Amino acid sequence: MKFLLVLPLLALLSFSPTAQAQTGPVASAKTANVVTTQFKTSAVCDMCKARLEKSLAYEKGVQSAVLDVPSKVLTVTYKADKTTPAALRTAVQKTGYDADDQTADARAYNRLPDCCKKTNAVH
Ligand SMILES: [Cu+2]
Repeated sequence: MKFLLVLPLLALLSFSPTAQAQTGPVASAKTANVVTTQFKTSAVCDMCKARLEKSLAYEKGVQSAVLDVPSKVLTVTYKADKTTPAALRTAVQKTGYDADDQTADARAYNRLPDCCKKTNAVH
């Protein structure tokens, strides 16, 4: 009778280390896919920073997007199997900013407030 009670317990104990071993390799495979890239943008102020970072955060595969205003450099961390640098550059353009040698989408750029136009110096 006691043996019957112990048996399911043993099964449970021997199962749990297996479950943990399975989550390990899966987690590291995901992080191996994460890469970082940088784009030179035409952003000029903190409003641009907030706008670009929010816009990129909604892009598929993006884990983080940080704009350094003084250098205008946008640093994007993303999953390489979900998106590409070209798609991310397009997202920057559609937000109204240049991305490297690609010019901003005209309609999005025209919607930006005057203080965010690229004719302004960084402020
Ligand atoms: Cu701005």
